[in-house]
Amino acid sequence: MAEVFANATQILEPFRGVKKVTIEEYFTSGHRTCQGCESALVMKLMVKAAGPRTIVLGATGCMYVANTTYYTTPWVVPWMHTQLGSSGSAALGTAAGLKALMKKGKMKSEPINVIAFCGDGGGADMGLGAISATLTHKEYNSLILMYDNESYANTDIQLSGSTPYGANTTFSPPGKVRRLIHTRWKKNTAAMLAAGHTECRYVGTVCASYAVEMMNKVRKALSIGGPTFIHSLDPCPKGWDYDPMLSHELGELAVECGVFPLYEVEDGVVRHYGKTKAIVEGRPRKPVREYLLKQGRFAHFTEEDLEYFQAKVDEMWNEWEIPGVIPFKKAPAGK
Ligand SMILES: Cc1ncc(C[n+]2csc(CCOP(=O)(O)OP(=O)(O)O)c2C)c(N)n1
Ligand code: SF4
Repeated sequence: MAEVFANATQILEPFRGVKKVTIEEYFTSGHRTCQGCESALVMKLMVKAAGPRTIVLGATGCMYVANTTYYTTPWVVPWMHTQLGSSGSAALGTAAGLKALMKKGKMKSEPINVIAFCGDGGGADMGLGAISATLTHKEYNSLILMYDNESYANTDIQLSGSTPYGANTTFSPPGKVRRLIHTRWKKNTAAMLAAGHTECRYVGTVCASYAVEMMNKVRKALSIGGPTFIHSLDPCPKGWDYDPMLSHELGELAVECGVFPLYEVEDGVVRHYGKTKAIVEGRPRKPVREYLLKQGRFAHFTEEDLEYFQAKVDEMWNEWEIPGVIPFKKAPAGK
């Protein structure tokens, strides 16, 4: 019987600045995503960070459909499609399968990165149970990356559990009788997964507007050992309704307004990073209106709506146990 590594992973040192980033591409030309699609950039950066000894598994969604038109694909590494809610099962099954093949001596024993991606529909909604199960199997190394374009974009922008309050989607068009159809607040997916899986060694949030930081979080997740989860916020010109040239700016604004905090939970320790860290340390947040009013999906917002949105974001920063991460408050003494 061949000897198998326990939880050994590849050694993936962080890139020390943009000039140190490798030039090889493993997600290249041949895809048909919209102009300015940040999720396509996330795929490119994710697999660039992972390197060639990587298997990528993709749940149904834009990043499957637009990237695998008949006889074309941008994927240079081995890639497999899995069902909309199955990123967790695919990650776990592949990691376990590789380990078994190596144990039986049917494959050379070496650490191979296993990454499964899903959209927010496939991750925050449908596939949440399978992702949760995977995060409890600490003997298998894998990364699940949820690219969050805040809708079921592939099937024409339906509401997901990750769609922000009040947004115009094909399921929530503003009307004369009811101006706001969607009045639920967005799920806190990464924090929920981190808080509920105490043995999962790494959960992080990223934004491709900060490309090197994003790739380094992917490298950390892949090299720490065990199942890991990353949540990326991806501006989507089609669903969010803005000029494609604004994608990066919107990603930055989401962070600078405090709407999408950047943090990582490593072995139970929370660290804010990047511009979010500066906010935690006292830098003022930009008003959310700067972010919202650049997007057509919020064009129907009144001053009252903007104030409500701002108040909810303020609450997350001023009152939550960990700003932007854990929505608990300490009970008052004696109660
Ligand atoms: C079980 C199931 N229900 C519905 C569909 C149809 N469908 C294909 S892609 C998609 C949207 C996926 O949304 P998301 O996971 O957010 O990814 P995105 O399209 O935004 O990239 C849906 C509903 C499906 N493929 N499988
Ligand atoms: S709809 Fe959005 S996520 Fe889908 S390909 Fe277009 S920009 Fe990308």
